[in-house]
Amino acid sequence: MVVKLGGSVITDKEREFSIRRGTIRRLARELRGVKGIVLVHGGGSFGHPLARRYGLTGGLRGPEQLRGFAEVRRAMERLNLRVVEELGREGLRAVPVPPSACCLLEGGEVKTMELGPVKEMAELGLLPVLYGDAVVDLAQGINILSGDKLAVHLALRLGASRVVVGVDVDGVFTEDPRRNPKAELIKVITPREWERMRPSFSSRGCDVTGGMLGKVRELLRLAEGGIEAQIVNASRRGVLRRALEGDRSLGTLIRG
Ligand code: IP8
Repeated sequence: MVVKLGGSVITDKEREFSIRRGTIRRLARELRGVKGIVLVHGGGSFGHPLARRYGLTGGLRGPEQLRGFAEVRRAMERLNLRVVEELGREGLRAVPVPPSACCLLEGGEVKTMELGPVKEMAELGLLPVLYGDAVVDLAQGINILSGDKLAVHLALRLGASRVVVGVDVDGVFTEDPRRNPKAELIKVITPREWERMRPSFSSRGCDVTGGMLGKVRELLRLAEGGIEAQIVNASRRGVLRRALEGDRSLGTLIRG
């Protein structure tokens, strides 16, 4: 099973470089005892503001982007280390795995990724923890690989049974639930319906990888591979655990 924890859950997206330590510890306890997980986390207030400042999603245009690439990489390493340390304090055998060191992109899509170590670690009973990252792009020089895109790639390549995505809202809504109280939760999304109903989304704070719209677009690729995804509110106590235990009544299911 691939589990993605959104940057808005594990960091405060309104304040640069701030983690939600208590939330990470609670999520660690919810993950405890669940076997065969590969974990991915987002960039939150460590990755997105820097990536936007240096315009990294537009590819390499000059030395400024190279500097930005290095800064984003270091910031993401810092976030990842803090996450795995908190997970470790709750007894998880969490191991940092930097995507930029085992992955190449082409036009923003994963071109090659060495997955042997991740697979073997998971089989040994370790918890590999990857993340959205700044990655070399063979067509554009550099790019941002979102944690969602990475989670989808991992799930398809590793033959995951499911993907659970933890965010800070109750699932996918017809409109932004923070702006419109009449927004309705969408329980199930299939590729065919999505084209028809694609609502307008936006995400709070700064998100260079497309917010909820980008998330759903990526996760729909899993449906084609026969893998179900579930977007749940990991900011609510116990919800991630219930989803991991198979409760499909929570949040939004994305399936074929
Ligand atoms: O938060 C993007 O990953 P995401 C990571 O999963 C960076 O979209 C470095 C902005």
